[in-house]
Amino acid sequence: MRGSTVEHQLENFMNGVKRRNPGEPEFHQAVEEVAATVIPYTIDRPIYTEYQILERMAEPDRVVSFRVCWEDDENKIRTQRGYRVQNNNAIGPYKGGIRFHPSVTQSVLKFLAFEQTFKNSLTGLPMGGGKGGADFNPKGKSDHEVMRFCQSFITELYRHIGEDTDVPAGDIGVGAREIGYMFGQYKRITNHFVGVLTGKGMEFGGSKIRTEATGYGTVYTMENMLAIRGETMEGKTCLVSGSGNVAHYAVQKVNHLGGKVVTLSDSSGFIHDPEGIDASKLDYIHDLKQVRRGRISEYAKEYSSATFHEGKRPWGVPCDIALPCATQNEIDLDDAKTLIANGCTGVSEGANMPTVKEGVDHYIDAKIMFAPSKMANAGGVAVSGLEMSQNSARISWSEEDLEKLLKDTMTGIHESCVEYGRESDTYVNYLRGANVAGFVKVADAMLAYGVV
Ligand code: NDP
Ligand code: 2IT
Repeated sequence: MRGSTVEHQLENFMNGVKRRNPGEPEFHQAVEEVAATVIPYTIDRPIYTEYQILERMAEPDRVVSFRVCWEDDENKIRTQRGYRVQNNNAIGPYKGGIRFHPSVTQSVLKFLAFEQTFKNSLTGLPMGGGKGGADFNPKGKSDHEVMRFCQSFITELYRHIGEDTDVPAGDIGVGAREIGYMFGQYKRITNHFVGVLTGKGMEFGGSKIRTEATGYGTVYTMENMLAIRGETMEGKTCLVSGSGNVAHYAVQKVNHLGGKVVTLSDSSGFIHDPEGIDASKLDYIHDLKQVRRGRISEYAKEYSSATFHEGKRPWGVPCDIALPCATQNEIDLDDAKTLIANGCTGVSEGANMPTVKEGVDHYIDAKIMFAPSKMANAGGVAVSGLEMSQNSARISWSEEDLEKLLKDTMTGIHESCVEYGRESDTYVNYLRGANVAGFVKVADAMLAYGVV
């Protein structure tokens, strides 16, 4: 009886979401994943349903979309579309990254802003959820082209953001270089030196550990899940996808903890190095991807122990642990089945929503350790929140203090997810734990405000 009521409510709810947001499959996917675990919780707490809390959370406060014109190096005028999705500011200013990638659409940014609302709530810091970006492809562009694009993007976005309103940061295609250009243009337009962006350079208000935080946090999450089973990362073989910011520091932390990473990828394919990607190989990757902005295939030319697999993803390589750190929906149902069939017992999602819904269901049915992205990759935005605090107070904390704060935050998130997700002595459903724990804080703030 209760089960059929839950199913009925979920179906009604999702029909409404799909009707109001046509052609936005990523947004539907993210909302459904949350609703499927939150509705069974709210059904016994009718105040949330009466006040339509989940419906209101799935309707962004606002979506700003704007034209971004810029001139390329041949003096040709180019036009891109920029966005900022301000999903929910019940518990703090909107906070979330900016993505520059040709695949950016309103649907992608709405899913990311929705997810960010729950993730930021889990950190325990006062941050609402937002996300922005543009369908701009930084690959193959000169530094000056990227600069002109960033300046044009901020020339519109600046009026919608502010240190107490909405604080963007990096994401795919937006790193230290782009944040520098955007912060410079914001400061130039407004004549205000404030913490309006995070992930800034250390010379102008950046925080120590922010660069490392997402990748490190993803591995700390895996470590926390393993600890419940009396295990550690020592000796574990790991697959990592992507080769950008998150992937890089996930590999570094696995190495610190005595594990071995045997894959990395980019949008052209993956490399398999059975000998492991050690610190010196990681330095090579940094130079390849961040300085030369090259392709991962070059790794296999540099190291004879490695092979390159064009157009393929790494999930067929046998492993103990998978750390997807590239992009959404990079693990389909067949990949999830292959991972588990080959012995994988843990997945910690560094990327946002890297596993399709059927794949997530498969992890949970198989009862492997599964940390969904809003739990696993929250370390990045948590240290962004600490960067905001340092900027407001005009101080700068030490690396040791920030490392400890990051570790403690990831442990706190793990504990909250266990509280709401424990199913038995031996199994925690972290998906339910993360969704419900993230929901409760935002929902209770919304109840306090009444109908707004
Ligand atoms: P980067 O731009 O530094 O790196 C992205 C990596 O993913 C690159 O290797 C890129 O390959 C690959 N990639 C991007 N799009 C695709 C695609 N469509 N198919 C295959 N590979 C792809 O981004 P980040 O490392 O910052 O972000 C990675 C993931 O982590 C994203 O999901 C992001 O939302 C998430 N995340 C990031 C945080 C952060 O602090 N930066 C915080 C929390 C989550 P290529 O070079 O070929 O484009
Ligand atoms: O998805 C994410 O959490 C991020 N891209 C980081 C956001 C932030 O504000 O640091």
